[in-house]
Amino acid sequence: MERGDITTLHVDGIVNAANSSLRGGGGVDGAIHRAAGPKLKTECATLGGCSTGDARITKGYRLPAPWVIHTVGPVWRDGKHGEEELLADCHRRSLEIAMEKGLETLAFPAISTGAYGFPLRQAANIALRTTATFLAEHALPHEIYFILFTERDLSIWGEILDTMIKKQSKDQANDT
Ligand code: AR6
Repeated sequence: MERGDITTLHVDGIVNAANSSLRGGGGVDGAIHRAAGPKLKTECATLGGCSTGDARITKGYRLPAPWVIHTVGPVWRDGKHGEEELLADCHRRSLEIAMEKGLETLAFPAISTGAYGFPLRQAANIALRTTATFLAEHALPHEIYFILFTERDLSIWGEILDTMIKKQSKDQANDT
């Protein structure tokens, strides 16, 4: 978990918080398209879009990461429209696609927490829990990075990870 710009990472794949058109946009999507160059848009245009909770893979072109997994997070409405499950689906589908492609290292941004308005703590819980479950059940990817854009986001995600680790240790101690 670190603060930074996901477009600069030397990992096998980075995840993009895209929209269902896959034609680019603002936020991390805009930054990824700018850094990858115009061929990314051309490849995305051949994919026919992507529904919320699902993901598609493309090359990374000029990015240091050779692959980009584009996932479409839910727009936060009131939490009663399946937002949590859809955000978990985004993480699971991205991880499945990374595994199928044989990617060993993958970096996620904080999907849905910018323009799409998902509450940060809730999003961090879902992202970290879904990823931990996937990693426990699959051999790939080996390493997952969560890249937070601000110090505040990083400290909130760090807190939630600490709470999860403490709870897990407590549960394990209770089991023995
Ligand atoms: N590296 C890492 N994180 C970043 C970067 C970066 N270079 N730039 C922004 N973030 P958002 P969403 C953080 O709005 O909420 C787009 O227009 C940002 O601070 O990028 O899923 C798409 O086309 C925030 O914490 O994604 C969609 O229409 C997080 O990335 C829509 O926005 C996600 O913010 C998707 O909205």
